[in-house]
Amino acid sequence: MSHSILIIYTGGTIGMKTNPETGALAPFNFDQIETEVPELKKFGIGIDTLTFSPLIDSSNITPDEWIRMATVIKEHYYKYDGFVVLHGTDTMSYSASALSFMVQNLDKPVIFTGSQIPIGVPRTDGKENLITSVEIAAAKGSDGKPLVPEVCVYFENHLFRGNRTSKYSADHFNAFRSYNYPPLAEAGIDIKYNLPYIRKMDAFLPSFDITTELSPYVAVLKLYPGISRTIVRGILANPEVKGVVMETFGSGNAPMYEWFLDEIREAIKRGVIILNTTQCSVGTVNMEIYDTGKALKSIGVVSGGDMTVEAAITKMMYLLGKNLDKEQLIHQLSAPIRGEMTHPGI
Ligand code: ASN
Repeated sequence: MSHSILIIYTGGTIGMKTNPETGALAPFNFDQIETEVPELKKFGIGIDTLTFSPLIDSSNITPDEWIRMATVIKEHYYKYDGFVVLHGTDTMSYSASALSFMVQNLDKPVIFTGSQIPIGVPRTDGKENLITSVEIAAAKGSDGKPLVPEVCVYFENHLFRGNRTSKYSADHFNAFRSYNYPPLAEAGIDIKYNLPYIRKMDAFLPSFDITTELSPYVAVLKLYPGISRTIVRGILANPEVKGVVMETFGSGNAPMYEWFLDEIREAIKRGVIILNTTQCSVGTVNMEIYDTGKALKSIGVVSGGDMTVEAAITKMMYLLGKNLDKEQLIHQLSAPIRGEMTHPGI
């Protein structure tokens, strides 16, 4: 049976070239990518492309583009075996996380990839990233089912669960890390799939669908020694804010000054949801280890476990967009719903 893949080209360095007037990198169209990567034609896989207009540097990505990506996947879902999303690296982890929440009952691969050097430049990392992503998106097991029915990021020989990734290097080809979850596959001479860590599909999966309601009323409060009450209040008391991802220290700790806890208490009383994520890349929030964590838990701060900040922000946008009651919202925030955390948050 022949395979078919849809490449959704949103922009990013992979398809950029130097603008002769400004000397800066700007996007060019997909035909040129295909000319640069003739190997794609050798696969024997039917490849169609859909190009966003305008093409975007991923620093300009907004939830509107996530909605477009999800809608394109929905519109073409039954026509293709898998999807490759060409995307800038800067915010790729946010987009992959957002998409992982927005799609329900996914049983096909959605592989995000891009590059650090444009595809037309001799030392590009984009060719390998693109070619292997297409191969993974088309890969099926002996039962004929897709090997990786997940939203993933493929970059520099590693396939990761998308909502576990962060961009960690502005320079290296090896630009992404999944600190708290093993790679789903590693590409060497062969592509070795790490099957125990890949999501298993339910035998009777309801039909695929997407959610396009995302709340924009999410803020991030990053703690640091010396943060002032006015700064904390500026974020927590903003009447628009419905949810706050609070980046705490170590295993989910925050200062115990009375004014700080008062501000948090006040915000929670007004109905603001505060989700605790750690500033550490590796490890998890556990608000039961230190007094500085227990104090937060006792006033109603929700644990984000070992979620990345990218996953926490996009999960909060997704769940706040669903208008759940408070109990449901807190329950879903602190429990894994798309494999984005290892255990329910403590
Ligand atoms: N600025 C680019 C982007 O994120 C960076 C890249 O793709 N390497 O669109």
